[in-house]
Amino acid sequence: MGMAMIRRCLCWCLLTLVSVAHAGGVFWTDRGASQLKRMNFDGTALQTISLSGAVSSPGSNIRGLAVDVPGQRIYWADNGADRLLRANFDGTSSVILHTVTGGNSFPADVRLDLGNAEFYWCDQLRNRIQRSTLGGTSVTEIITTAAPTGPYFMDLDVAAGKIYWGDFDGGAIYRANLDGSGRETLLTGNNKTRGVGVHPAEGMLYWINRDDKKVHRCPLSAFASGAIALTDPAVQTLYTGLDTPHGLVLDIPARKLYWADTGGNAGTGNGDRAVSRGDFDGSTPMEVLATGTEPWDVDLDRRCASYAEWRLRCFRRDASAAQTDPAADPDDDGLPNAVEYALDSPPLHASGSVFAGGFLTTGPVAGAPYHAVKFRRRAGTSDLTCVVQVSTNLITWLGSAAEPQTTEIEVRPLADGMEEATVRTLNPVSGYTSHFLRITVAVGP
Ligand SMILES: [Ca+2]
Ligand SMILES: [Ca+2]
Ligand SMILES: [Ca+2]
Repeated sequence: MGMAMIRRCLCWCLLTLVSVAHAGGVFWTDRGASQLKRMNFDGTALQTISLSGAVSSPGSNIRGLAVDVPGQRIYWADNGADRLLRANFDGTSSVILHTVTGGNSFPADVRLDLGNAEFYWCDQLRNRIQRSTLGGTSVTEIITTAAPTGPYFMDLDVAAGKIYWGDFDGGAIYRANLDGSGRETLLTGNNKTRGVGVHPAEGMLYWINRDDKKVHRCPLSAFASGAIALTDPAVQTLYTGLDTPHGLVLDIPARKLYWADTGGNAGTGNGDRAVSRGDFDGSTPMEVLATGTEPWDVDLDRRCASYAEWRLRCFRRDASAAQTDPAADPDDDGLPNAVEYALDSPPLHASGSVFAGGFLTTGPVAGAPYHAVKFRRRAGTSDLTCVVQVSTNLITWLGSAAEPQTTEIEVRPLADGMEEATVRTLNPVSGYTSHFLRITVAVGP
């Protein structure tokens, strides 16, 4: 049997949809109400998180917020008492991580580097970016004299070792290494820079330009030769006519942007005093998801426990049933929505190769080859079943949940409720002239 004859393919089948289980959603700070909020991806089921533990109120002047999905925790900044805090998703076990002493402090945006177990925040008045452990110890200054009027919002690209941030009352966006070295000015000319968000894989920077009332993006390649101006042709404008947009977060697999608008210019723009979302390319109108008193920052728990929840995350609220049906393929990339759900690929954007690949491995019979495949799949759902089937002729396929033909040899957790599974055949593939694997995706009870 030659390697060339080993093939994998992907197919799916659909069972009846009944489940509407929820796992993830949108977290945001309502500064005006001094409340931490949580809601579904489409803005429904809005609730105020009730805190217990070290504090029963998040603070009198709350700002940036970040969520740790594996740890099930929310981190946030309170400019009232000048401190950084965290609590469980359900509000229990709140902890004061760090209190800035000496006054004249303005802790603003926060970010997490979970891989290195580090917590970042920027302090606008003290004009610095700092980090600590996730427990608030070992506080370190990363960037000093961060911006002419202080740093306000930021984002991390941990894989590339970069931090991005903007100037509170100025128009610049900066980048540096995570240790503060290699500082660059990327862009100038915003009215007031607010939320920034980087998409590492596509090399794109998204940001909010407060009193120009816009959301922009620009390829990172445009900054390769030094700072560019907002008027540079590489800068794209995705949304205009907003009110007073502030915090920004990207949902990269769903290709959506979420932002908080404080309503400081209330009545003069769209989405004032609300959390809204739009598309990476600005191709459809913004959706106002929920209103508050003064929404300041937003973050996402991207997990989905059911197809119904994933549909709320990836499609517009007014999307047609024909478009959102599990069998539909609205982006015409050959992957039905059910498979896009299983793989966490975007259902409205043609997906590239979705396989991590197949290979020959070892098994119980010494010296014999076993056919294996490694792939990403959604975990923790109530309605998704992935079964790897085997065939020697592409006609007869064997393998079901009840009568498996393969076994999982490794499952590795990934971000956003996904996992990487490695599966091999139960029996060696010696003696076959050809051998095929396929992954079936079933959505249903
Ligand atoms: Ca303060
Ligand atoms: Ca598709
Ligand atoms: Ca797709």
